[in-house]
Amino acid sequence: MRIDILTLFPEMFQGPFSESIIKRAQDKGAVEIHCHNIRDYSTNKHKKVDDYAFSGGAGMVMSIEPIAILIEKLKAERNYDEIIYTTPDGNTLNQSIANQLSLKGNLMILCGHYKGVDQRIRDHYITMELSIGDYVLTGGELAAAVITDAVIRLIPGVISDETSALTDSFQDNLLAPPVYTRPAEFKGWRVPDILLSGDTKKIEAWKEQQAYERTRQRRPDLLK
Ligand code: 6GU
Repeated sequence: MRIDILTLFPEMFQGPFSESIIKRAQDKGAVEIHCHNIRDYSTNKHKKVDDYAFSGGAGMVMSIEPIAILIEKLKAERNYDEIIYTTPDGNTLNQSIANQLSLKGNLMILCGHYKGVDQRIRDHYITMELSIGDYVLTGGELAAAVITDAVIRLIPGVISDETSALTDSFQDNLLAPPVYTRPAEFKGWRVPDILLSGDTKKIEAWKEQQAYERTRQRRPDLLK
C-alpha cells in the first residue's frame, strides 16, 4: 500500500510513523508513506496557502489552487482508490472503515486545517470524508495519523501474530477480554485461576464470556 498525506504541517508526521509496528511495516515494504507540504505548491510569491472566507466570519480557509495542483500532480502519477479529507463533519472512523481501507492499494489523505478547505476541493476531488470522533482538534493532521495507524496495522503481514488483529476490540463487535501476564500473584492480586489451568477449551470459553460481559457493561450499543 501507498499513502500520500497532503498537509501544511508535514513535521507533525515525523513522530507517529517512526516507531514500533508502523515503522516495521514501512521497513518491511508493506506500506510507503509520503508526506507533501501544500505550501510547496503555493502559486503566490509569499507562499500564502489560505485566505479570508467570502462569507465573512472569523478564521481562514485553505485556498483551492495549491491543493488542486498537488492533487492533480499525484493523480497523474497513479490511480488512487480513495482521496480522503479529514474533517470533524465527516463520517466517524470505525473498525469496518479501517478494514475496507486496509485492502486498498493507493490512498491519499488531505488534512484540513483552520476553517477547512475551499468547498470546491471537496466537491471535485474528495471521495471520502472522515472524522475521528465528536470533538474538535486544531487540525486534521492527528486524525490523518490515527486513520493511517488504524489501517496499516490491518494490512496482512504487518502484525506478526496473524490472529492478533482478529482478536482486537471491535473486530467482531465485541470488546477484547482482560489480559494478564506473569507473575501469577502480585501484592496478593491473583490472576484468575482458570487462566493457569492449562485447559485451553475452558480458557477460550472464559475469554468469550468476559468479552461479552465487558461489552454489555461498557458498550451495550455494540450488541444491538
Ligand atoms: Cl478529522 N479534524 C479536526 N480538526 N477535528 C476533528 C477531526 C478531524 N475528527 C475529530 N475531531
